[in-house]
Amino acid sequence: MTPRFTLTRRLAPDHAARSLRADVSAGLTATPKTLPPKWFYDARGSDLFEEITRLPEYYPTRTEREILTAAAPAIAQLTGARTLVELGSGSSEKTRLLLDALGANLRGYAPLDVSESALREAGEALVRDYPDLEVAATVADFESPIVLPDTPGPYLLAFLGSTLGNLDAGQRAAFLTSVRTALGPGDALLLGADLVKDTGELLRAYDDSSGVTAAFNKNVLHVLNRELQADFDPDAFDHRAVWDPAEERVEMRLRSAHEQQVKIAALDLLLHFEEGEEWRTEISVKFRRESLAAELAAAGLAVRQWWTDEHERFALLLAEP
Ligand code: AVJ
Repeated sequence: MTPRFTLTRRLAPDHAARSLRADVSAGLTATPKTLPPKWFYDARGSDLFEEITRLPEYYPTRTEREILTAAAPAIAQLTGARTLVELGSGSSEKTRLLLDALGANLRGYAPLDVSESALREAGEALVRDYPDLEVAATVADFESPIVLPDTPGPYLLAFLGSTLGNLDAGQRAAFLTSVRTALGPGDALLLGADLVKDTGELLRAYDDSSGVTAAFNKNVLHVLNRELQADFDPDAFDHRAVWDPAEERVEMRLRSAHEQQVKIAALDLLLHFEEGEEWRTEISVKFRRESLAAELAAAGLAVRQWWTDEHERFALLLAEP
């Protein structure tokens, strides 16, 4: 009997450590300082993000779930997918909505995530609950080339949660091209995208009244202190959420409360921060239907269906090669 849960590591065991060093060396010596958002997500950061998704101000997760609940039968009918591939699956929380809708047709589920523990937990629960499903998990980041599993097509490749918004325009073009390259005729992309809306509503989602997002943002300081023997004082930085109207994106930043030096011992690096200097820790791009369709088209993907909620806060779309 072939095992129904397999896990493949496409990243070397020291990949995370090396890429953190590279990102910090490049990003924190640049002007302005930046760091990619993937470093938020250690165990505590992942818990804080889960907490964010339940905040009253953070509408994206519950809105996407509401759209997906209504659209799942149509997605199953339009795609006839036999294998669901999910990029950045995390806890695979929304996955069951899709698995249930795809039903008897479904043969394989292929989650891909940087977190091996999240993949194991979610994968083992799924093989228990779906006795005919083969789960082939891959530890990788969604910037590495997309490899489809051995289970039969058509493939439905899901990239939910508006994680696409963490990428700038160049990174999105590269990512969408790699999606297009992986998909064949009859396959489809299911994409979740947060939409441009009232600035106040957007900023409240990234600067909530209970301070969870602030703790999430500052968690990266704890990650750097632990992983690179740095001496960041989390009380010496303030959380900021800023709307950039030209780029149509929310930026999360950490603002140095006063002039200070920070030592990053593992890199033999001494950083200098001016009073009020802001360091960008995340971009969260918000989309419009026309321009997102144009970005997809530039990568060779045509929008087949577009769903949204009644307030048009968030969109779910199906695109095809
Ligand atoms: C997981 C990238 C979609 O940008 O809304 C939540 C992460 N950052 N609050 C987002 C996040 C601050 C989230 N994504």
